[in-house]
Amino acid sequence: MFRYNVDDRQQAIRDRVAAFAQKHIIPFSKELDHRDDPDRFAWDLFKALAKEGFVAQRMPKEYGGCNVSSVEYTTLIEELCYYDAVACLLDAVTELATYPIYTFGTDAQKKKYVPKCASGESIPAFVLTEPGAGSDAVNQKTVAVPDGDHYIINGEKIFIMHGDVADLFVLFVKMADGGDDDKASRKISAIIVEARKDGKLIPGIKVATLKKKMGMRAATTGRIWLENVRVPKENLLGEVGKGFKIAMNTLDGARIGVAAQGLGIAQRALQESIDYAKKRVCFGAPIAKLQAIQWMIADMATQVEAARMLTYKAAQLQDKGEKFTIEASQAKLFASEAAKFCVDRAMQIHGGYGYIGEFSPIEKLYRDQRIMEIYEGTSEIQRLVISSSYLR
Ligand code: COS
Repeated sequence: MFRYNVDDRQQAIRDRVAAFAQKHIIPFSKELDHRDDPDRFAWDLFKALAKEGFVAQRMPKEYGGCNVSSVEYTTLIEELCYYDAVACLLDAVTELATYPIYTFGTDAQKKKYVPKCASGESIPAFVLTEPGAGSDAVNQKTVAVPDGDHYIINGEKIFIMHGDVADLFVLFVKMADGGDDDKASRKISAIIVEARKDGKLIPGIKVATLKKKMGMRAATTGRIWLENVRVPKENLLGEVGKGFKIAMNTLDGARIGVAAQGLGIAQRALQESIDYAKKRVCFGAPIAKLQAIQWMIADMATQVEAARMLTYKAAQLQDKGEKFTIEASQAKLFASEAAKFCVDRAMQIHGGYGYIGEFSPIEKLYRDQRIMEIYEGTSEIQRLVISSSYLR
């Protein structure tokens, strides 16, 4: 089905992803969804994404990246998630975990870490959320205490995308000597942690894969414990006390990515519904002839297009170097809820053939969609960010 492009280069990406999906996504989707513990992470898919150059897309050319625009990258995520939302693992590695390094890192840090992230040799994770610090991200309890040339870090993190398999963490901590400023957010710092050496976790770090995840199961989510972990001070990312701003700035861009994920799912639900409505015969004719179905298709298509406009508007602002915090929140809020609307209508149109996973992808879309209203800032946090700007 035709997708509106705001930039001619988007179509080439859509065509490239379609070819990639035939080979690396469609044949494995069911197996990835039902893969048993332990080894659930989609290693083969990740390696294929890296080999194709998709992991490197947004990263700077001088560090092995392709430096494509946000509009092009957003298209990549939209299309990958049209075929399978498990492809969100790419987004978590690039715009969530590598972005803060190539944006706020020193030249030495960028040179050391970004090329490995671009090639797929390294899997970085964005390690912010804690058992008591989700929406209230300022409430960090993980503490870094300076000790000579090192920091000693203690704490616990949860709901970390790839936290169980990552070898590199962009870790957010409360700095023990956070200065005289009383504001809690100004006590938070970001530190790069080389969590694994030769594949083995460094002393003091323990990880676990979180079980019984509702959707996107092969893009694993981890829990992390840090006990007296020693990290060299040269691994501080940005300045002491600037970690919260780094996290918020990173989430601005990453939220466009979640909007693109929702858009991909919404588009897929629409396409599946159109195909099904044309072939499913009921009362002597395809159900596409029934006005009840036509109206659902019209509402879904309108949601998809509105989500697309908001998503690419935010990406265009990012490309222009303008502030896009509000637009990213609006895109994420609307596209994730549009995905829910479309998947729900698709389920209604498919009936039993939607509810039972062996007949259609609708049951999987239903499970995959739900996290988009939760991660990288819940819908309620997006409404808070949007309204606080309008009411200021
Ligand atoms: N970009 C850069 N800086 C930002 C920013 C942004 N988008 N948003 C806020 N900041 C800065 C503010 O300017 C402020 O700086 P100063 O201390 O210099 O004044 C600082 O960050 C604190 O801002 P604020 O006081 O508004 O922070 P709050 O504690 O009120 O928190 C919310 C704001 C709730 C919006 C934030 O905690 C949030 O986004 N929570 C959700 C976190 C999330 O998405 N978690 C998902 C898991 S991560 S995958």
